[in-house]
Amino acid sequence: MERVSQQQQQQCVKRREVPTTMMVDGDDCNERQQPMPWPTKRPCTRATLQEQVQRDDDGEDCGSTVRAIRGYCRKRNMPSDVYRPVVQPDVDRCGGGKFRLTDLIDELHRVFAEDRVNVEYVQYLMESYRSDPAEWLKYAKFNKFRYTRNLVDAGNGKFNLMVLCWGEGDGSSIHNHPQSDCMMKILAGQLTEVRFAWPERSDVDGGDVDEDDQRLQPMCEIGRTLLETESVCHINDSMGLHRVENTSHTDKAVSLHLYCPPFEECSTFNQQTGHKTVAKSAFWSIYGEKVSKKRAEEHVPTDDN
Ligand code: CSS
Ligand code: FE2
Repeated sequence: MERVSQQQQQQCVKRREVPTTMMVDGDDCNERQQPMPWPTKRPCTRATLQEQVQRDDDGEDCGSTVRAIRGYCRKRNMPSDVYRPVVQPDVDRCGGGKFRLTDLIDELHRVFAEDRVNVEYVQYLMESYRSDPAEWLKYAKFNKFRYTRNLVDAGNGKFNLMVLCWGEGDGSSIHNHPQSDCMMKILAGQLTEVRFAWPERSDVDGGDVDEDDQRLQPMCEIGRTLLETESVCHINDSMGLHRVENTSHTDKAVSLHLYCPPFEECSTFNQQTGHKTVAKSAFWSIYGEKVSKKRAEEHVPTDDN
């Protein structure tokens, strides 16, 4: 493995800043780092949170999600009543109080209707969903040559929610998420996320050379995480680049990805040189229906260059 210089290490640390908000329109870099003004308080049409919680306290297994959200908000000094209870009062929550994939999608639509979205809350929602294959199997379409991207919900143009299916040994290129936040939850199996710092330009060529002609250096690995089923990870361009891989030779893996805002192409990077190439990202299936062969062939994000 390449030695990492002190300067590179400092650079690696510097790039790991975590913004706390994602911009729904996604193109204002300065705004990304600012604290979030909370969405204005909105009346709850079905029940006040207090009534809701009272009702929860009456039941044995009911309402744990509502209580958890309330606790989550209180701990962070956030107003707890801006968030509608995730579990609707009129569903049969005593049958398990389950937070289904459809509940997650509904809540994401509500949250992304605001101008600004709290990343931690979105991560919390992704963590709150317990993977139930019966709910996502219709989207889990595999290809024997590479991982597939299967659109679940287009989020009114604000976000994309998709199921990615990874065969044994499948992996992505090292890539970025242009102007976008990526939240990834493991639904089945395990995935390894390898994180990299943005490539450094070599000094040897001076400043007056085309980017393509510059000598670049091997990319600096800044983290490696084995993501177990149900775990969630978050990345955006200010946090670095990553490669995601299913290192298992015996098990497939399935993950749920949220991208805000959606993107159709990204850059992929050569690990040895840091050289980048633009790659289009296409869907293998949309809403459970496989897309035409012609469109699917445009899907080129996987092969490491
Ligand atoms: N960003 C990759 C998957 S790893 S997050 C993609 O969209 O294909
Ligand atoms: Fe990614």
